[in-house]
Parts: sequence; C-alpha cells; structure tokens
Amino acid sequence: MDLEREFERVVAADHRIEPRDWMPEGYRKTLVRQIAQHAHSEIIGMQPEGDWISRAPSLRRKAILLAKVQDEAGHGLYLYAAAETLGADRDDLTARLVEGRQKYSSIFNYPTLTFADVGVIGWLVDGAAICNQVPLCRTSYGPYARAMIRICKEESFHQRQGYELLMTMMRGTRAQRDMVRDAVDRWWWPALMMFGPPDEESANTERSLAWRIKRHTNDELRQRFVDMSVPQAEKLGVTLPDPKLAWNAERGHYDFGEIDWAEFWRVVKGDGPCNAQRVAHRREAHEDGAWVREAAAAYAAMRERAA
Ligand code: BYC
Repeated sequence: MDLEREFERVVAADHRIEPRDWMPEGYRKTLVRQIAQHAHSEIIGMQPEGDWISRAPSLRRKAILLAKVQDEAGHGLYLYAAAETLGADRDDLTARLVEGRQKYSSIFNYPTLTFADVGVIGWLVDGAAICNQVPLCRTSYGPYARAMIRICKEESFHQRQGYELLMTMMRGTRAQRDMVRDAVDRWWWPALMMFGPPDEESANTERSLAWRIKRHTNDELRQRFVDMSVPQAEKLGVTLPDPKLAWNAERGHYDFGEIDWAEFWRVVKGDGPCNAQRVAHRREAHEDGAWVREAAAAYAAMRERAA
C-alpha cells in the first residue's frame, strides 16, 4: 500500500520513476509494450530509407542518408536498453518482432518508390515522430524520458534534412517537382495514421495518461502535426492530398478529412504493402548476425575464465 502511494505521489509530482523503484505490474507491462514497439519501429524504419543508400543521387546525399539510417539504429538500441531496465530480455523482444507477436509502426510498411520518398520521410515521418516524441521527453519513466531527449534532437535534424532535400528538388526540374508531389500524396495519410487510432478507439490512452506515460491523446498530437505541416507544405509549394483541409478560425486549428481507418487496421494487422518483406528482411538480418553474437559470447566467456 505504502509503495503504491509513493508511486502515485512521484507520478503526480511529475517526478521520474526509476528502475529500482516499485511500480505496478500494469505500468511495467505498458512501458515494455510501448518501448519495445518504439524500438522495433526504429529498427524496421531503417529499411525503407536504407533501400536508397546505394542509389542516392550524389556522394553528399549518400553520406547524409547513411548517417540518418545509422542514427535510427542508435535510437533502437537506446530504446531496447530502456526496455531492459524493466526486466525485458532483448533476445525475447527480437523474437517477438520477427515472429509477428509484437507490433511496430504502420508507417514502415509502405514502399519508397523514388528518392523524393527519402525527403518526404524526413519531413513528414520524422515530423510526426517529433510531435509524438517531444512530449515523451517528460514521460514518467526515467530511462525512457532520457532516451527520448537525445532521440528528439536527432529527429529534428532528420526532419530538416528531409525538408532541405525537398526544397532542393522543388527548385529543380519539372520531373523532380512531380516526384515530390507524388511522394507527398502517398505519404500524407499514412503519416497521420502514425499517431494511432482515434481517441475513442484507443484502448491504452486513458491508462497511459493517468500514469503519465503518454502526455497527450492520439488525436491531440495528430492535430498538432496537421497544424504544423500545412504552412510547411505551402512554403514548399505542394498541396496536401486532402480537399477538406481548411483553417477553422473558431477552433484555431485546421480541419481535415476522414482517415481510412480500415486501411490502418489492415496494415497494423500485417496486411500492408510491405509487412511481409520488412519482417522477412529483419529475420534474415538477425540470422545473418548469429555469428557476431556467438563470437561476442565466446569472447566474454574467455575473458571471464581469464579473470
Ligand atoms: N502502428 O491504444 P493505442 C519513428 C497499436 S518510429 C502500429 O492508441 P498506444 C521513426 C497500439 O500499439 C515511430 N500499431 O496505443 C523511425 C495498440 O496495440 P497493442 C514509432 C499502432 O500505445 C525511423 C493499438 O494499436 N513511434 O518515429 O496508447 C525513421 C491501439 O492503439 C499504431 C513510437 O512508437 C501505429 N501507427 O498509442 C523515422 C512512439 N498506432 O499494443 C521515424 C511511442 C497504434 O495494444 N509510442 N497502434 O497491441 C506511442 O506514442 C504510442 O504507442 C502510440 C500508440 C501513439 C503509437
């Protein structure tokens, strides 16, 4: 009872729960679920852009893209480490991912058809990630909050590189501008889906808000993203593919059209354009890396024997 009261007090005071502190089992489970899904998203998220590393149009663009994809690997690792502080086992989390027992963000199940997709992922996907993740820097669990601070700094940089790439393409040839517009048309709605189902269908939000794991609802963050993106699209010279997008002076926000939630759930449940490919690729990479894990374990055992 005392432990529970102390937990509630720390959360209510906006202080952090640390790994050594007592926490309710539901809190721990919710965090492992969210952090693991987040980590998996970063790792699977390397694939759509990774597809373009060998086809980048210049050495400069290749170096930038390589660095960005490496950053995503780093984000995955900080997050797996944060999940480990809750008692999760990294091998088990990877097994759950490759066996389809744990989710990752729907957004990474769409294909990257042209190099403009690299720019649009930076602008819209990292942009949505920032909207969703900046509040997580104040999440109630210490290791997650601290991981998010560094991740958000890097995501901001990613977003700028995406926007700069798109600006460059928009100043280029007609064909380049068409590529950007086509990519924006394909990624806009999936980016809005990144924030999760509407609040009334979000099974976890209420509990996660009470525990201050989440700081805003899915719809609040989605609205923030729309409001942020409209002026950026105008400056870029692209039209977002939503005829219902309009400023609502009364609300002080942009209104926007209905999201295709049937598509969202299809993709979440494994039936998106690239789900099978993404998971198969991750499984192969994990299997190919077996010798590294074996070598590291053998080396650690040798050092232990020598000590
Ligand atoms: N895709 O009750 P809800 C990145 C699931 S990485 C798939 O609202 P919650 C980046 C949800 O898990 C981006 N599944 O859930 C990387 C739940 O199922 P379970 C990832 C989704 O957790 C590389 C069910 O639907 N970011 O940014 O309260 C390059 C009901 O949802 C999705 C994070 O993971 C989805 N879009 O809220 C560039 C951020 N949405 O678990 C960029 C941390 C929902 O009950 N996560 N589901 O079986 C969060 O903030 C929250 O987990 C969410 C969902 C807002 C995503």
